[in-house]
Amino acid sequence: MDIVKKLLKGDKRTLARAISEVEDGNTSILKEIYPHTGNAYYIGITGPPGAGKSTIVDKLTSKLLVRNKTIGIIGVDPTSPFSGGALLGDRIRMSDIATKEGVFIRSMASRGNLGGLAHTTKNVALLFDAAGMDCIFIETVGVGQVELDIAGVCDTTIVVLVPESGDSIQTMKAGLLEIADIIVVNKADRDGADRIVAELRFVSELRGKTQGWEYPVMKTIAREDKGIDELISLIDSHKEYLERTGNFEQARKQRIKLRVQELIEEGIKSRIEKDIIKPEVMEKLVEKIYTREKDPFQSAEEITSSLF
Ligand SMILES: Nc1nc2c(ncn2[C@@H]2O[C@H](COP(=O)(O)OP(=O)(O)OP(=O)(O)O)[C@@H](O)[C@H]2O)c(=O)[nH]1
Ligand SMILES: [Mg+2]
Repeated sequence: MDIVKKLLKGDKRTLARAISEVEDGNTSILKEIYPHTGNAYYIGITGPPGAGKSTIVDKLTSKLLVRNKTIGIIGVDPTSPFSGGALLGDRIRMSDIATKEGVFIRSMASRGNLGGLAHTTKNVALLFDAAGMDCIFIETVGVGQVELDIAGVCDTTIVVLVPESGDSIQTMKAGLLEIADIIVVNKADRDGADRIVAELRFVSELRGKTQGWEYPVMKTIAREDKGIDELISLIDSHKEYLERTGNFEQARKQRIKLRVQELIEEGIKSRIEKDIIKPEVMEKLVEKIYTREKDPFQSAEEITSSLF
């Protein structure tokens, strides 16, 4: 049986193989599987290091397994040079769920991701989707450009903070609040949880007046499995909200548009580098610009207009 058929059946070894290929830049399989994607629900989990993101994913997964859901988990770590399954325990510290039938976990890092980490993550998520995962969690340590890019492909983004995050809400976490659909203050067993929850709710109410969805702010003690059921209900509510308002379809279409644009830009860029401006031609041009025989503005304009 060929790789695509096996993948669509959810064969884990085939999935692992397909992921490696995609990470190595061989993306041809994506075209074949694409018609079979779009069924998974994408959930982003982001927040500062050590906030309890993996613990939350772990607990959510256990509960979703009881509901007979299949779960894909991608841990993205832009700061780590390692990738692949080898350092699984690295940032996704999971309990025994990794060994469960309906669960597939993959760590992603900067190494070997020629097309960029966010890009590869999106492609790997498509493979999960095609393999029939009902739900795909993407955990990122945020917030940087990679996290923002990845949040862009998620249907629901959960931002995990801790009581200590309170001091820096105004500045450092501003980017995180922008992308949040649900805010979780984890480690609520520690002091200061109520204060930060109150502050975040205040910000949410302000934002809710201009946008349709007022992101809920809730407390969890993930390590003790407290608040996880409520979090699942909130994810369900957000999903219902998206569907009821037509935002689900609209957001996914917007995502497709961005993706196509991104791919076109990449394609053009690599064509330019490879075929259109040969290195020797570029070298000569640079020489002429250096000696002020030509200027960069006119030169670029001439090349661009010769293309179209
Ligand atoms: N006190 C307390 N500790 C917790 C809670 N939830 C998780 N932890 C602990 O916090 C530590 C970090 O948890 P992780 O789930 O690995 O956090 P993370 O956000 O995934 O960490 P990185 O992926 O490294 O950024 C672990 O030692 C957890 O046991 C909680 O509710 N209360
Ligand atoms: Mg983690």
